[in-house]
Amino acid sequence: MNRFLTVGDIGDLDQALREAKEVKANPFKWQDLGRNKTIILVFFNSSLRTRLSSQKAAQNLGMNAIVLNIDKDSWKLETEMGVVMDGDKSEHLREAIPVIGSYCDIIGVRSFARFESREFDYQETIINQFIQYSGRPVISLESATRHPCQAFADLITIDEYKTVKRPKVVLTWAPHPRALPQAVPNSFAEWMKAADVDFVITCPEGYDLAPDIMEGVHLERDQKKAFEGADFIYAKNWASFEQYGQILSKDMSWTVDAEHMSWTNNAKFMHCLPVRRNMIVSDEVIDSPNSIVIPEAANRVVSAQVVMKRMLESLKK
Ligand code: AN0
Ligand code: CP
Repeated sequence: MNRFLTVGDIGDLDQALREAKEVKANPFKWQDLGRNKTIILVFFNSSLRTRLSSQKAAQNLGMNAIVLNIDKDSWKLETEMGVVMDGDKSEHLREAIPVIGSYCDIIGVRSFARFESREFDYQETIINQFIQYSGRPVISLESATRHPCQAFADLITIDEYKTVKRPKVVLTWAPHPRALPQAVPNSFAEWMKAADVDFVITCPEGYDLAPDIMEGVHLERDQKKAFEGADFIYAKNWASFEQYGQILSKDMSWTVDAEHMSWTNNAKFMHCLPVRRNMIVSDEVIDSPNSIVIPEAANRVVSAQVVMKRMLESLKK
């Protein structure tokens, strides 16, 4: 495995889930695999879970992890090609990426959507430059349009908590004061489409995800109808794709509260975190026994470790 960006990069999902179970049951079994190997985790944006779970996953594999916070620890980086660098950016990505690559064996990158241009974001301009210029396997730690480590952890969590073979999984939009990327819902949808689940998206008008993500998805505009019979409710805010990066609604009737959960089949509540309480989800729901947000976050170590393990195995070949 030399990149981890979309669901296609993981291959067969049942095999990936079996590997996740093995890694979770015996996290230190592959300590030799990472000996004398280094991963550099590059962050253009804030993080709690991704940073810590990636470091822990690397440690479990016996690998060294170095974290670099761009803008805070390093020079401000120019990302546009062909510009006269007379502003506040001291270094270009074109040099920084191969330099980072020369110090490590694997690179992880977090670089959120900027919402300046849909083309720039959806072409995955930044992470593709890391793939092109680093000479190293690259893991997305949330790129402009995808968050695969999160979606893989979500799939592992659903597999652990499901009580029927083919659960009904509902992705619901919920209100938020700021414009958030589509990376988490895009990846969640992409992974759920590939998994053996009954997958439904519910969101207000204007919040449909990109056409290739929506393709083949059961879209139910009526949130109550969508929730009926659900085994898992996955809440998330995202900004509009159509009116790119805009906030079109802050309708608090979409906030997942106890009444919403009463429409479901005693569903488990999921969210990638960080979550705004009483915007996305009420205190009552996130504090209820049906909330599995903490084990979901814990599985971020497992998903990251499976991906790093596969990359290390490929490097050995
Ligand atoms: C980010 C997002 O919605 O993409 C990160 C989520 C993992 N969330 C925020 O910026 C609040
Ligand atoms: N879920 C997630 O990726 O969290 P962080 O932004 O804290 O890493």
